[in-house]
Amino acid sequence: MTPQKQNITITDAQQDFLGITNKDKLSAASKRALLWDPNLGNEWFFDYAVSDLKGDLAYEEGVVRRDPSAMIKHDGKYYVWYSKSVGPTQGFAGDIENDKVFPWDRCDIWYATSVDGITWKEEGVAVARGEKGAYDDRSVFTVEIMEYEGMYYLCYQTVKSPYNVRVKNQVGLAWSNSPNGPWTKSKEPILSPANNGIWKGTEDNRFAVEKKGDFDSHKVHDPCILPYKGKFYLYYKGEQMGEAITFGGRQIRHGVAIADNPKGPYIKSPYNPISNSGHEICVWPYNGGIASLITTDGPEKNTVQWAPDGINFEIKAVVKGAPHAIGLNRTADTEKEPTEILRWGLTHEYKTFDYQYIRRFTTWRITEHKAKGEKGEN
Ligand code: AAL
Repeated sequence: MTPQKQNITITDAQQDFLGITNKDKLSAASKRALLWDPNLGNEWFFDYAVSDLKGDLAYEEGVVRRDPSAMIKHDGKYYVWYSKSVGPTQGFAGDIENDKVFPWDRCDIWYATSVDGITWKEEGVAVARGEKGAYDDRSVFTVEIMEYEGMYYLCYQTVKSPYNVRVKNQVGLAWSNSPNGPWTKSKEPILSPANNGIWKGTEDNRFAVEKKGDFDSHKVHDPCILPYKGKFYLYYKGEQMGEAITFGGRQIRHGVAIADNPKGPYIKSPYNPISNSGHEICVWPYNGGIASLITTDGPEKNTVQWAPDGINFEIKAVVKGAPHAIGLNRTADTEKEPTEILRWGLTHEYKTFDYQYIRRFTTWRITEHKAKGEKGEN
């Protein structure tokens, strides 16, 4: 944000609050501070901690459980969906037809329920990989849930075999009239990568390109559908062919595709990308707009952003760090405070490169400022 205005007016109260030495000698930082929204409080900021879950979602050796969906509540129980696979990751060096190339390769989508959000019972498979030859025959993973007018929609990533380095990733959808299933899968993916990138040569190398193409020319990941303004906004992470390292991290961007109906067709917004930073999608409605937690990659990582129209996001807060791959608590009162939905939820962590497990996070706002032992210390 570069302030354009030369004649910045500054009140005595602003000067005092911002601690500015000389009203006529404003540094670039002071000029930016004067552009801060005067109503911006602490409620967009938070700190966090992570703890273990109990029951079937406690860490289990030899099993990958990762990328939890949001939680919804049904008949007094929380429900969560997630990617599940077994065994170690072999990588791309060997026989990719039979090996497991990533922890999220050879996954099916499983679900679990819990009364308190801490002790979970694994209920079984919700959506399995497709038959050989189907667009989702290799892995279905990184799922999100949307409940809308008595129907349940799971959207998730799909990969078709062989899972090589250049394989394109798509998004599938399944629906049911109960969170317990059975689920009907879409015959075709509901979202695919842009097809305007050109690989260079035939070696299986994702960095060798003639042309990179759009921000999502290689993979569409981390789909999350929100009902918004009478339409359905499918937020997703894009990976680009020939991905670079920029601003100290991976070149990861977010986009949105919009549909009139939950099942689509989803049309990508011409304003994409809508974030030049981030990783797993974490979005929720707030105050007529959409809030987004941006983690992991890019110059705006570790920020909370908000868009009044679901597309034009501005930074509201910078945070020390945040849980990754968040499964939001969709039962929260999102209007109570901007980050109320982040008070507790699910996340995943790496026990090792091979094995990830689902954990619980809590966040809290920093509202007080007290020295140790001082009355009212928190
Ligand atoms: C995650 C997500 C997607 C990727 C992989 C599994 O962090 O961005 O889900 O495909 O990593």
